[in-house]
Amino acid sequence: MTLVTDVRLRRVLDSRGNPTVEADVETESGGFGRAKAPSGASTGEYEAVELPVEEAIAAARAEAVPRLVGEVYAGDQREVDAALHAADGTDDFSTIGANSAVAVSMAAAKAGADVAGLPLFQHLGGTFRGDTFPVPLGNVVGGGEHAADATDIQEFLAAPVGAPSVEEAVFANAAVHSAVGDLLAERGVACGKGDEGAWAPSVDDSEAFEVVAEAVSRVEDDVGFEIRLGLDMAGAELYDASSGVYRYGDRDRTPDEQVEYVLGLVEEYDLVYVEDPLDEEDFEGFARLTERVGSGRPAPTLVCGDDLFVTNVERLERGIETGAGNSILVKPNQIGTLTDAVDAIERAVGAGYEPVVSHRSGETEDTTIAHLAVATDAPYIKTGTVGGERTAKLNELIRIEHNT
Ligand code: 2PG
Ligand code: MG
Repeated sequence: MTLVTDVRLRRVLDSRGNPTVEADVETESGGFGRAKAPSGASTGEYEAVELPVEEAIAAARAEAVPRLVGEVYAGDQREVDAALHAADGTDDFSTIGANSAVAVSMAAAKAGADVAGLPLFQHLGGTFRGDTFPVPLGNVVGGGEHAADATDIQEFLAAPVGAPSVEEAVFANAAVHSAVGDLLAERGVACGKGDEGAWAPSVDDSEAFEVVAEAVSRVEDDVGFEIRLGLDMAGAELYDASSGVYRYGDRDRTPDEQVEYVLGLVEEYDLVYVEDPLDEEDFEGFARLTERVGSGRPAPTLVCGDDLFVTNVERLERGIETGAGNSILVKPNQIGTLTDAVDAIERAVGAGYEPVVSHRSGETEDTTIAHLAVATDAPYIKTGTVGGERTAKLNELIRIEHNT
């Protein structure tokens, strides 16, 4: 292990054209790592704090860099991340910004891997991990906070669960995306794409289901393996706390009606995955839903908490106690460091929850999450379908698969 000798931070572009934080970490023996922070649009209330980029960079330079340079070893991720926490001094990274913290944390991990001469997934996961590959969840139609005037449900996801390899799975998702585009054109629905590259048609959710189901079945016939459907409902964005109802374009649903609605969708479309079906405060509703669709090993349907858990072990503990969900979405920038993200994954796996490593709607060409998913043997990764910042991760998964 070698000492960190330099940490540099700068402002770079993300996929939405917004500024984000990039960090470089250098070590005594010439190790180098570079990483960039992603950024959410449908962010959970309890996420670590993303500061305005200039502010986050200035604060990290003042508070964190002196605690890292000449003080910590790049290969010791826990030490690096503990130094970031100590520099910040809060429990939500509101001093240096979770955007600065996560960029430095991931850059240090890459520098550590560079020094060890290992691919990042192996540096993070060790010798006994990294022999199973995640199924990529591909966002093919989307709306909500990711596109104006599109579906109420935020993400319609293709899940090529029967694919014999990551490579086949990645291309199957791209084929579903393309088939959806064709089907929308056949219906005369002109549309653009949302923040994650999914089609953003101005149709209601039931028409989107029809189109996606048809596209999936066409591609299934073609590739000859099973492709299931999943959703990110982003329930917290649909929920109107002041009136206590979920607001859809055509109607409102009470929390009880929302549970029944989701149950109906799971049944009708044989959903393998439902993320954030309910509001981020509703542990009890999550528990009821999980009991009805997600019990058993392996769980027939993953009920995944994103805004519910925000990659936070304390919130996950609450979920484990109450039986809320059977899966956790893992986004390193929601919690600020790789150590915290891996701790959440380990606690989840220990409690029988499936971890799903995820991108954000605002992304960069950074590929850390591809390595994190492989390193932790996560069964799924959610990282889009098309678009350079999404294909950066997907192509990295293919490379990792080819080289192992
Ligand atoms: C989500 C993510 C990623 P955002 O809700 O799961 O798809 O979106 O980054 O906007 O929170
Ligand atoms: Mg989500």
